[in-house]
Amino acid sequence: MVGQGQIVQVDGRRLRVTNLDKVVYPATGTTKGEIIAYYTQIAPLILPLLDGRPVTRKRWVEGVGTTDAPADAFFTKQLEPGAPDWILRQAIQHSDGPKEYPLVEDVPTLVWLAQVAAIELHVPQWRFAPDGLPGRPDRLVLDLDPGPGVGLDQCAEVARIARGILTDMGLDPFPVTSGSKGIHLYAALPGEQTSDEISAVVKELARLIENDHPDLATSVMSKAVRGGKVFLDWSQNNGKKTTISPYSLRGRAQPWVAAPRTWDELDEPELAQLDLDEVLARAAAGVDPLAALRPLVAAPASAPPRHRASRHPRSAPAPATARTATATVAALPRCSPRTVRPVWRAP
Ligand SMILES: [Mn+2]
Repeated sequence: MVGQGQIVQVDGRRLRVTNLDKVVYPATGTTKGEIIAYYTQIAPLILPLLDGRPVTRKRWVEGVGTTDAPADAFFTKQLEPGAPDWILRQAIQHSDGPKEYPLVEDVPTLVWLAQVAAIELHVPQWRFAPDGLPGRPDRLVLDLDPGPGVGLDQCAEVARIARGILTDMGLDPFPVTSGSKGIHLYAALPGEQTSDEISAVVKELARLIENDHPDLATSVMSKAVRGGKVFLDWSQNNGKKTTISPYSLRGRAQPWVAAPRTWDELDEPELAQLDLDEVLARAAAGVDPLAALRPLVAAPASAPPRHRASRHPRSAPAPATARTATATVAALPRCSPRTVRPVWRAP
């Protein structure tokens, strides 16, 4: 039985799925079959957010384990050797040579990823440009990580502060409860600045919040100073870094999801992470707080053509060489956070 599985037809693709009854989340009894069902049903909401981006997977081949005994997991960049040949792919040049990443643009690819226990899907904030090279970021992310003793309510408080500043910069941020411990904020960008420039902008934003609210937040990565504070991780805007995609499942003890939320929800005292059933129920009810982000994300002015992803990757020059190390806040979208006053938005 094990390893045999069954052949399923998904949107015209034939896939072998195995061990559908295998419990992946012992705490809830959530099975591999339920994970495949989740990704199939959430596809209309997650696919536009993955479109055109290299997807790094975090895989738990023996299940996620428990809070006390989490199972081993590993990140993979290079597309697995046994992947079906119809999975779109694109190479990125790394210091140790090119790596071919999967592009996730259809339901069969999502199902295949779930089949190989790729529970978490991580992406950069840029999409491939028409020339096959990493493009300029079309969104920014600010990761609000709670330090020891900090709850989701304090993350939400800091998120509201960041919202005020970003709004004054002409941006429209959206919160995502990360499915782990914290909150991610996203805002669509016009795609004019480099990843380094956007990183510098978000770093300034983090420092501004830290200066004005030293009791609530820190922009310092050192774990020693995070106690009682929210760590404002601006660094995930680096072109070489990735963040969990909104609507991806997480490999925590509970089957939580990186779940887009409304700002009203962030004000609720009982704010908590959402699991896959809750997220599917919201999707079925038409709740999609990232809907306003999606048109910008799915169809930027410089949208690459469909099927630009070659199955025969060409080698690409190192993306790092295309970026300058001289990013300044002068390159801010619309205006500098140094010039704006934080706006406190009462719940
Ligand atoms: Mn984080």
